[in-house]
Amino acid sequence: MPHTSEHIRTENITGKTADAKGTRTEQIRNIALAGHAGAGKTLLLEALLLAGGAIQTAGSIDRGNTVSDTDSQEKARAHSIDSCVAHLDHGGCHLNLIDTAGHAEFFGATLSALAAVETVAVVVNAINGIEHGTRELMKHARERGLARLLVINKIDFDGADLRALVEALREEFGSECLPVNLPAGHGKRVLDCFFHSEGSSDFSSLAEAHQRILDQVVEINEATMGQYLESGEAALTPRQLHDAFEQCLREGHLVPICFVSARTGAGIHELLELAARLLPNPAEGNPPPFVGGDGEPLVIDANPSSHVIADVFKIVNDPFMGKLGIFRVWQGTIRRDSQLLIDDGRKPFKVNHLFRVQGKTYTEIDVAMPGDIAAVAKVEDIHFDAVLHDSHDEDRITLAPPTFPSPTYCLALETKPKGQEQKLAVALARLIEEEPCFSVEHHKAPNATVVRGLSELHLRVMLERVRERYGVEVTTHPLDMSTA
Ligand SMILES: Nc1nc2c(ncn2[C@@H]2O[C@H](COP(=O)(O)OP(=O)(O)OP(=O)(O)O)[C@@H](O)[C@H]2O)c(=O)[nH]1
Ligand SMILES: [Mg+2]
Repeated sequence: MPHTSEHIRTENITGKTADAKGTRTEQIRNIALAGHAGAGKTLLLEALLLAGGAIQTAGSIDRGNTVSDTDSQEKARAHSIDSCVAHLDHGGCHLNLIDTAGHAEFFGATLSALAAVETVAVVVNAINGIEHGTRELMKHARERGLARLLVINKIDFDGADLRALVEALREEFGSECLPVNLPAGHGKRVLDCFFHSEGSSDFSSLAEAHQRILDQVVEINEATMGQYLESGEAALTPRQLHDAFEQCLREGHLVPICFVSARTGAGIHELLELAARLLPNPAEGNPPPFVGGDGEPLVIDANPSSHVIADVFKIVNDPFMGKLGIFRVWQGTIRRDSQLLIDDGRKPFKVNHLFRVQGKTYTEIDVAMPGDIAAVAKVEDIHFDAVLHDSHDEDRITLAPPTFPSPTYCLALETKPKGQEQKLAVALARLIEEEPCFSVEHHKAPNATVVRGLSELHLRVMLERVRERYGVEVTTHPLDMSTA
């Protein structure tokens, strides 16, 4: 059962609780695109936004004009560094998508995004197969109890052995990994095999693949299984299929595999259909790990008329917008003009402006419903991991953060020219707000500012930002780790 009451469902269905656009909680899908570097997540986001009509032309990694990779270093390195929130509408649903970085040095932002979604789409490179990032993200998503989807990308490549890759995925991640669609016409098309059973694909018949995934799904629920055995597949309603599918994802009984080419657009429509029809909505999925003031797990409820509970999973210091806190609403409704508290802070702040986020574009909205992702600007006390709420009853609740890797790599810094220490301190403080795996400390003997991160590359990127964004040049010295 979803962790919500019938009460919400009914209220939502009456339409009383929709946002200005009419989107109700059960129409929202929150999906993180994650996986190894270079698997094609950023280009996949472009293809999805294009197919959903959210952009008119797809950007490319080479031209550096994607919605997601907007930072100068992301463009120069042709890799994502920060996570990027975007959205589109498809099939009566509102999809919030979060593109994440695949390089392990940037996992701070990547793992933070997992706290905001029900589903993680782990993107796998059809040519390279299973890589370190594939395993890491499958593990983190499972540990957090999230629905997982394996998206095999780059099926347009001639040399891709997709049949072997499916077998390798099943071997590595379990026999619950099953194709929900299949490539056809040498990767030029993708055919759904969950709702359809006729036709042939590049490997396996649709009938065979259909039978396998349907058997896996219906067996999760005795009533559905009974009905299926007695009256056949045609007797199952779309609602029953959705609920059984969702339960399978929640319980780890199914990891659907789907196929796409972010380059040619093959499989993109099928992926959007899958999201709209079968993936969990915010009132479904496993409950997020909130802890109440008494230290006990707190079950939140995606009810629009409950007290507000939202969690800030991303901070952006934007040169034009100022400091932005991007959050996921878990329960209650946030409106422009709402008064919100931050953690156990006494003084509320007023939501003067509420934004929907499309990469670097922020559009004003009036309402953010339970399950939705939105942003507030210019709230100085807001921070990563902050719980926003509107009643002192929720003063001490927290959402367990993802398990971040420890920042163990250190460098000592000096400003060039000397005397810009204050400017450096401000710049570092801003960057630390955005990046949970980056920290700074001051050593007394010898007197030094020391930064810590996940690798040398990670720190180089951060220090380049110090130079580019805040105009402070630094020289660095490796640090004797025994004294660090
Ligand atoms: N042929 C082909 N190339 C693709 C496809 N998807 C992505 N690419 C290319 O693969 C490279 C990596 O794509 P990205 O989208 O940047 O990969 P990413 O997963 O976002 O990588 P990180 O941001 O480093 O994690 C780029 O050169 C893309 O143009 C695809 O479906 N087919
Ligand atoms: Mg990327």
